[in-house]
Amino acid sequence: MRNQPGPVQIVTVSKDDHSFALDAEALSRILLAPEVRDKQVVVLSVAGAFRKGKSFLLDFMIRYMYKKNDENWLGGDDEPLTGFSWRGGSEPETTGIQLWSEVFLVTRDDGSELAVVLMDTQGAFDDQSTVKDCATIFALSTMTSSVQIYNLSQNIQEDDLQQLQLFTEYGRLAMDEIFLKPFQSLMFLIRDWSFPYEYVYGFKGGEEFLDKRLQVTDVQHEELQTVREHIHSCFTDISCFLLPHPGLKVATSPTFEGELRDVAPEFKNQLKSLIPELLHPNRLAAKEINGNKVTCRGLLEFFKAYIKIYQGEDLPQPKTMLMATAEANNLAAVATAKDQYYKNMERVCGGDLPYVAPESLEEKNVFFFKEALRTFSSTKKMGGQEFCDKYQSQLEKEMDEMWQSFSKHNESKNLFSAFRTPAVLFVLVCLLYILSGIFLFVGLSTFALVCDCTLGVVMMAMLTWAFIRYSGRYSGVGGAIDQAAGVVLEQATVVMKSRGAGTGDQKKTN
Ligand SMILES: Nc1nc2c(ncn2[C@@H]2O[C@H](COP(=O)(O)OP(=O)(O)OP(=O)(O)O)[C@@H](O)[C@H]2O)c(=O)[nH]1
Ligand SMILES: [Mg+2]
Repeated sequence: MRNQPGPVQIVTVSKDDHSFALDAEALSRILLAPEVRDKQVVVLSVAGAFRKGKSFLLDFMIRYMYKKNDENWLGGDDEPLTGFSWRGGSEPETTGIQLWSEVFLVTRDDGSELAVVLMDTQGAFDDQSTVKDCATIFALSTMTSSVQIYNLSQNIQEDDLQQLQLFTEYGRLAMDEIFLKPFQSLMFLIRDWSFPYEYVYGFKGGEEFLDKRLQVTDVQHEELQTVREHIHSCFTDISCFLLPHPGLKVATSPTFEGELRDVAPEFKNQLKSLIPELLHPNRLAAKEINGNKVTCRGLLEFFKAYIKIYQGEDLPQPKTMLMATAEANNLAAVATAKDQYYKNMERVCGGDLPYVAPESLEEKNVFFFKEALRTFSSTKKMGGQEFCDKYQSQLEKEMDEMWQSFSKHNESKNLFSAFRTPAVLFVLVCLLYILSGIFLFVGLSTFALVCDCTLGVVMMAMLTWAFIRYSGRYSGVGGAIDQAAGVVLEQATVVMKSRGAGTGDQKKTN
């Protein structure tokens, strides 16, 4: 039975030493599910200060993803809101980073399929986290997502924009190398918007408001001017949505559980406009790195690479972040090429498929090996040629290992090889028996005795071999017998071949 979908903690923050840990296994379970792992991924993440309704909003998105064909997807009046854990009160709720366990598949008008991952993050600026903790969560969210929802309360303040500075600096460096915008979509979501008479609720008012806020003026500090200038050059798409206050019950009632009857009608109306638009398949931006669309499988590599650089004492420099991106970019290409090779070989000789002649399998291996290398080299990669060569060697090594195991597996299916040892020993026994008889007949009893003794040894070996195969113990001895039988067979083949060649030569000279 399939597990109920729910939130999965993938990044944890230790309360004692403020270190970050990635639960790669939990993340793999989500991202490597067979139906999604090769699909282009959209990661929608909500980040921002603590206690501002991030999880609450995500839970409505989850509702929409499950019931998008239903006009009443927002839910019933008495229905409690479930999903990512949210609650009232002043203490922080979400910790680290969580993903919704189910990856949603959506189809665009052009027929392409996207895998949508929903991400909830720990709120920033609570009293238990250090500045570095908050910055790290925000950074992980920005670096791994393709739709970053920056959840703000009431207004866009200057310090909100400063939070983005690390990324704009990273973006500038990345652009020097790849000449492409490093991030996809950034949406400022302003909660409790109180000035609809200046800028109306929704995307339209948001856009006008954002234009005003991101305007560069001479009176601003130089730093703020730079951030503003760079935000535009780092994100492909920037938008803003002004969301009204949800009503006093939502904000202050301790017994409120998310029932819609207690939510202000204007808030519900705006949710109905925000969420379907935000999650419309044509509008969702797939995660892209260096112009390559990232798959769920690739995303796993990005998480692994990024968590490493945020584990140190200090926040990483933009240059380190770029190196990690280049590494993950290469590792994702390795993973794709390796998977291609594996799948192709599986189709030829995997699992229960019958034994394949070694020469033909070797040929297939060479072909698929080259194909996989071609896939790797045709993927646009960052970090320069030398850097990529390192990953190409890694790919070659890993495919070689796979080839060894495919080849062994294929060999084990060869019935003859399973019976080779007893067959050789049996033929030996027969030969020795006949020889001993002949020697006895012509009166060479000493030779006959030697034959009989050898025959005894071979029979013992045969019985021992049978016992080992049956019991599965003393595999070392079994291996030695197999090896000895192999040598005998090899020698016999060599002798036969040279005989054959000898008679052939004789015939020729005749
Ligand atoms: N004022 C206001 N409150 C909201 C809004 N949306 C939700 N809330 C309330 O805010 C409180 C916190 O909601 P959460 O979703 O847990 O907030 P969060 O941002 O995820 O909090 P952390 O996980 O601690 O960072 C709850 O009592 C919600 O009812 C909103 O738009 N405005
Ligand atoms: Mg939360």
